[in-house]
Amino acid sequence: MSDSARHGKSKLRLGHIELDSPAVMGILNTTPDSFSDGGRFTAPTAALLHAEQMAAAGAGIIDVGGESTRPGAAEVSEQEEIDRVVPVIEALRATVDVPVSIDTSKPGVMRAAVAAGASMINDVRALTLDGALQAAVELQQAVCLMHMQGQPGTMQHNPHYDNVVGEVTQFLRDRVAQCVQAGIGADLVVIDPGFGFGKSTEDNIELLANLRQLADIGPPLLIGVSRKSTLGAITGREVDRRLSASITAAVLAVQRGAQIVRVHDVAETVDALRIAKAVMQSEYSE
Ligand code: 7PM
Repeated sequence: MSDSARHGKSKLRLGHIELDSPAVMGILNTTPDSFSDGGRFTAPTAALLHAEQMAAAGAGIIDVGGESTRPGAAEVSEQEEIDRVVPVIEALRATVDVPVSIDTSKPGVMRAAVAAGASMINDVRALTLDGALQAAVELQQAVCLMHMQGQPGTMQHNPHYDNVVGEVTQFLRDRVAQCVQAGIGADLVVIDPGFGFGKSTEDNIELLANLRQLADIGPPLLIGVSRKSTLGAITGREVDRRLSASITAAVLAVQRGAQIVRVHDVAETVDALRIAKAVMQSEYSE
């Protein structure tokens, strides 16, 4: 393994955005009432304040979601999703100096979000919906390709793998090749094993344990473990008591080559990753 792969480069460039590595992606929830006026005014709102706090706490990127990608979430129309996220992205771009990622699978939302200033597309369906790959090719922004087995509504019913690490690795390799072949710049692609997306607790732990194999595919690796149910299954903690477990999993992921971690608790994770990074940079090379 190369020195830079083992110790981690300290900068991560994705097209025109440059991030410290490891970087923390802060999760911003945009509920319909984030903008009480439907987005016509730009007065500070809960979402904007939250984003400002995450930026001040050291978030390298802010992930804006219209909630349609959440497992089990109700289907939201493309226009509804656009109406929800575009005002938030515009307000963020005007007030927060941190790149914005759009959590969507819908091509129309990708286009509207990038027009509003988003510089990354985070798609849990890895650009598989009709028109999504074409939209990403046209937009030429960073894209996160995530692995998922099944569909959000039913994926946790009976997930099965013969070899979870091998199958996720193969999927991501193939999908990166297809996306680059279609015209997405190779320097724009980020990959993600999709922790919790059609995976049992054992599958998720096996993926985390062997994350180095995914980091070795080549593109930068993003992972989202924050507050997820696997952490609850192991600790017995409810979702609002999983901070220690989330930080531990984030550190373990970074130690195994993850360059971006998607989290709710930005300040706490940034501190933890500063320690992880200092220790990793001080490790003797062979
Ligand atoms: C319920 C279950 C609500 C799961 C929300 C979630 C990821 C993501 C999500 C991830 C990337 C959450 C998830 N997870 N995007 N979007 N990677 N790239 O915990 O792991 O936020 S939604």
